[in-house]
Amino acid sequence: MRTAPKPMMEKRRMTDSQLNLAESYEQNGYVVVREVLDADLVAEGRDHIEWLLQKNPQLRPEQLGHHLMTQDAFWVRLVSDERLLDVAEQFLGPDLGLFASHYIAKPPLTGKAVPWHQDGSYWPLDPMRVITFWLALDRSDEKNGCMKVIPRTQHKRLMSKDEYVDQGEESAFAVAMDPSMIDESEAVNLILEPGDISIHHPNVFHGSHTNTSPRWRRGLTIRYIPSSTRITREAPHPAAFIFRGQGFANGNGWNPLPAFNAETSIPFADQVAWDEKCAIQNAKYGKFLVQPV
Ligand SMILES: O=C(O)CCC(=O)C(=O)O
Repeated sequence: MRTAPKPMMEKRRMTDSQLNLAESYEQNGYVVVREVLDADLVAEGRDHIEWLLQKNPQLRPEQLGHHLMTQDAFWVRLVSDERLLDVAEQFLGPDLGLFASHYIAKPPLTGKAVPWHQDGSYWPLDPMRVITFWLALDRSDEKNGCMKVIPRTQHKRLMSKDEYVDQGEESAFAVAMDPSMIDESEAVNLILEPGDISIHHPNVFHGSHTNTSPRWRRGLTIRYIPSSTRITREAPHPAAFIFRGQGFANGNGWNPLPAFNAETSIPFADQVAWDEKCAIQNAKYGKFLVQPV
């Protein structure tokens, strides 16, 4: 049995509004932050999903996972946007990396449900210091299958994946919590507009229903870790990137930031600035990268 991870707040030097964010997260296990990214970048995110689906016709739109991202300049540019990292730093401190990212895009009328689960049950992290940002690329509400959380369940024990049960065809995940464990009357709908994010704890109970509406529900999950957290499976992990602060020689083998390449990324607005950033960051973290530079 694993115990709940310690609170992850860095409370030093916080402004009042940052403190509210941190306190709300600590109390409830989740928090919503409005208008983090601008409409143009969010529109590029939606185009990215379309491009990924054309390149990977064997995948459903709920299945665009981090195994696709290692060389994808736009994807890495999006998840390392400084506005997102500024928020992540308030929760995890200054040494920031990425462990995973996954588009969960639910098509109109046929989008699958995400069964109730605790994220940490699936993850090879030591210690379990990690937070998830869920970035809305469309309006996300009850009709198109928005995410739901059960507040304060971050204090519950982290279940092992072995305790999970098989889920049906309508489900985006093969195994998850037994639905009889959940009292849906306690669930809160996370209603988001494009560019908003919700943030949740790895122990909090959450999931979402099918999309029964004529609208898409596209979202991007982004899992940030402090760079001291070890990823204990799949070395090098396809979505291990370091973005800020100190590197650690803890065996993670971070991937270099990928410069733009038309074979492996959609074109995007700030490609030139991105390529410059890649060169600077890859030189800075050289000795910690998968192929040290
Ligand atoms: O996209 C969803 O509906 C659920 C997302 C989720 O389960 C997660 O971010 O861990």
